[in-house]
This record gives sequence, C-alpha cells and structure tokens, in this order.
Amino acid sequence: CAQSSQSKVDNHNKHITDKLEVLAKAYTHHGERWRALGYSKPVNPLTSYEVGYLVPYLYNRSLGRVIGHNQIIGLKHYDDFLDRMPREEAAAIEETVKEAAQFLDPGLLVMACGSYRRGKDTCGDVDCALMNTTQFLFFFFYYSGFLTDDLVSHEESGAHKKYMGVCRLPGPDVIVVPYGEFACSLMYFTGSAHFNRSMRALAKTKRMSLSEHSLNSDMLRQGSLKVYGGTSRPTLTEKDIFTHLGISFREPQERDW
Ligand code: DCP
Ligand code: MG
Ligand code: MN
Repeated sequence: CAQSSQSKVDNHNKHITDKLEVLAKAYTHHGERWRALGYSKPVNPLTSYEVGYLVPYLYNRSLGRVIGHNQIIGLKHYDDFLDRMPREEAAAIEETVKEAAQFLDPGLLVMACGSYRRGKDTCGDVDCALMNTTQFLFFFFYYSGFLTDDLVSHEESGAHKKYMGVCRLPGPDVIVVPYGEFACSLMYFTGSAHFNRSMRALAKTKRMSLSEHSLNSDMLRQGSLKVYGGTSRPTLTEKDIFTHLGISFREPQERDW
C-alpha cells in the first residue's frame, strides 16, 4: 500500500505531463471539454511509467492508444499553441483598435478579419481592416503609440494602402482601404490564404480576375500575359463577389480552404 502511493508521487514524465496539463487547461478554458479530456486522461498513466520504459514506448505505435494521435500532434505543436492567442484576446485587441480609430472618426469601420473572422479558437495575430478614405489614420496610428515602432508599408497602388503595424503583444496587421474596395479587401483579409487562391483560380476560368482591390471581368490574356485588365464589377458586399463568380455564398467559418 505504502509502496504504490510512493510510485504515484514520483512523476517520471513531468516534462510531458506538464505540457499535457497546460493543453488540457487551455481547451477547458475554450469550452472544449472532450478535447481537454483527451489531454488530461493520459496524465495519470504517464506519471507512473518509468522513463526508460516510456521512451521506447512513446515511438512505438501502442502508446497511440494511451495518448491518441491528436494528443501527440498537440505535443508537437505545443509551442505554436502557446504562440497563438485565444480569440477573446483577439477581440480585446480589435476593441482597442476600434476605440482608437473611432475616437478619430466615429463613422469609421473597423473589423478583425483573418482567422478571427473565420471563427477560429486561436489566432496567430489580429488582422484589422480599417475602412477610410483619408490617409490621416495612418499618421494617427503611427504617432499614437499603440503601434510601437515598426510600421512597414507593404504595398501601394492607387488609393489602396496596406500597412503592417507592430504593437505590444501581439501586434495587429492593419489594412486601410477605401470604401469602394471594401468587399474585395474584406474577403482577401479574411482568407484563408488557400481559399483566396481557389477563388482567384476560379475567377480565371471565367475570364475574370480577382484581387484584394476588385473583381474584373472580360480580362484579355495572351498566353499568361494580361493584355487587357478588364472592367471592374460593382461589389458592394462579399455576396456580390460570389454571385458574379456564379457560386453560392460561403460564411467566413466555411473559408478555411
Ligand atoms: N493572405 C493571403 N495570402 C497570403 C497571406 C495572407 O491571401 N500569403 C490573406 C488571407 C489570410 C489573411 O490575409 O487569411 C490574413 O493573413 P494571416 O497570415 O494573418 O492569416 P490568418 O489570419 O488566416 O491566420 P493566423 O491565425 O495564423 O493569423
Ligand atoms: Mg491572422
Ligand atoms: Mn496577419
């Protein structure tokens, strides 16, 4: 009796069980009870394994039954998981950006796009789209101190400007777009990147061209060379883009691929 309780006190795999416990807690926090259970269940059996026994066992497939494939993947991406923020934190950053922007112009539209808009539990960053017709905002963010030091202009073409802003932990990507490009920008910035590639490829098959600025029809290509850029279709909403492309609308949560 004394002996068996002693073996429970010694945790031979603390380096693993600690991580499992962090993951279990994180998923519990996100209301994913079943996934959390998947991580907390193996903690007890792992605690009592001898290290020398566990190591050959862990790359042996039979441990798959103890931990499960998803938990092994979870351990592999443990650092990634901690790098990403829970969506509640992304919402708080969106709020901060909104407050700062609307202090300047109450009619300004601010929206967190990217993985946040696609409804993901965790976000690598916050992709804030700001709809504005002036460049004033750029200077505001630059000097407000919310964006710390780096603000890199990625791309400039016409009235469309995209900036990468860096703020304290973790920085939002800020994109400033004119109202006329709202729908195309929103769709681009919502992603996913894979979804965007598919949509562009689809447009191409219909002699159209889709970018973060506009959807153009009647493109003229000679081989891979663009001879005529086409005329831009009116796209007031994302739904218009889907309609022009002849496919049914997909909610942001359905745009992972
Ligand atoms: N994007 C794209 N092509 C790229 C990079 C980005 O089309 N090469 C678009 C789609 C992305 C959006 O920009 O969804 C935002 O880029 P992120 O890198 O921030 O990607 P996500 O927000 O989708 O994921 P994460 O949670 O990792 O930030
Ligand atoms: Mg993102
Ligand atoms: Mn981003």
